[in-house]
Amino acid sequence: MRAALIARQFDVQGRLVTVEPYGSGNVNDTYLAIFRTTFSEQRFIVQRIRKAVFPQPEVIMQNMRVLTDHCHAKLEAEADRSDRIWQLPKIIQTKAGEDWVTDAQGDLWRAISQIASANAFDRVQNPEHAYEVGIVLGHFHRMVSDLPPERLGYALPGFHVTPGYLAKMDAALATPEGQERLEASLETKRAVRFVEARRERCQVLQQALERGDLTLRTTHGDPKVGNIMVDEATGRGTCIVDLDTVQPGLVHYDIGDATRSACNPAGEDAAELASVIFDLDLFTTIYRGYQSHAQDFLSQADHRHLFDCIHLIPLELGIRFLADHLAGDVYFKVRYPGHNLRRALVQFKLAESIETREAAIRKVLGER
Ligand code: GN1
Ligand code: MG
Repeated sequence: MRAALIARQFDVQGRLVTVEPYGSGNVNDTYLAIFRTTFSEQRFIVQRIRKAVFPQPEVIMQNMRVLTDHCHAKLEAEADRSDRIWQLPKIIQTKAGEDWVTDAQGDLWRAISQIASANAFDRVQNPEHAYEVGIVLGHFHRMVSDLPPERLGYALPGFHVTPGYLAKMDAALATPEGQERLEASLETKRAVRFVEARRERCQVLQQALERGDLTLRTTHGDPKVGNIMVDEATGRGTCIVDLDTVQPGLVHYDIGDATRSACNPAGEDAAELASVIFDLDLFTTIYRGYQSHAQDFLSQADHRHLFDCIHLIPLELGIRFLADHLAGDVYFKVRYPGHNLRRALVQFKLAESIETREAAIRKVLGER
């Protein structure tokens, strides 16, 4: 197996026991490798980066190097004053001292440390869990608030630039195959109409950035609940993983992504659309957790756009899933035909729920 051959190239002691598929990522191929010596064992993550999604995978690794050097130094310096043991994955180098391996097909593989004795959940478990998600994201944003975004490259150009995803949807609809998929079900037509009615609103963050109201910073890009590790023993958040999308962006992308994920107890793959809601209690706690770390660096203009991002990011993710469904499932991995359409409907339901609760959400945000 290719993953086993690759795993042996990293600088790890012992002999390979297994390499098994791992996790529930929608993009890359992830494996857990186990190596054993006579007296110990090491587990680590091996991943192949999908070229169809990341045109320049080396940029991910260059960013990860800059980010982890910055954060590990900071975490160690602050460790004695901290209320918990914060962790962040580390790049495991190859035996030749490189940060990644390129295989014969030209694919980039990398190895990173596994955060032990901690779990991540695909769905929010309870308000305490949502609170921890807020804490971990706030802590991450504070930790990178002095890492100039210019030091990072764009691993994923156009990531979270919502108008770009609308253009992708339009392009898919302009093809005969896209039209065929549109005509195939009433649900698809309804989904496209849902987006059409909100086309203008899709510009909101991009326009604020272009006006200079909002500024680029170092962002995580994908802080969904499944990427937040919670300590097995204490239940407290201790680590954010999946650093592939760390790049210059708006903190709003992260806030909207964390809230769309942690305030929807039914999850991204909800079995019943009717069960998808934006839960205000969960939102209140996640926001409290976030603020406890992030109060210092959010400007007034940032605050003014918080509701916008809470609404926009689920809408945007729905558009991304829908555009991929119309294009024939080329970006996100799917587990069954129509999976991307289904995922889109869940996010649209969530965006609708946010629209209904706008006044209450703004109240939690401290707006009048
Ligand atoms: C993808 O592969 P994964 O699960 O880390 C996607 C995110 C979406 C997420 C939805 C590079 O993340 O943007 O929010 O699916 N990552 C990329 O689950 O597009
Ligand atoms: Mg990701």
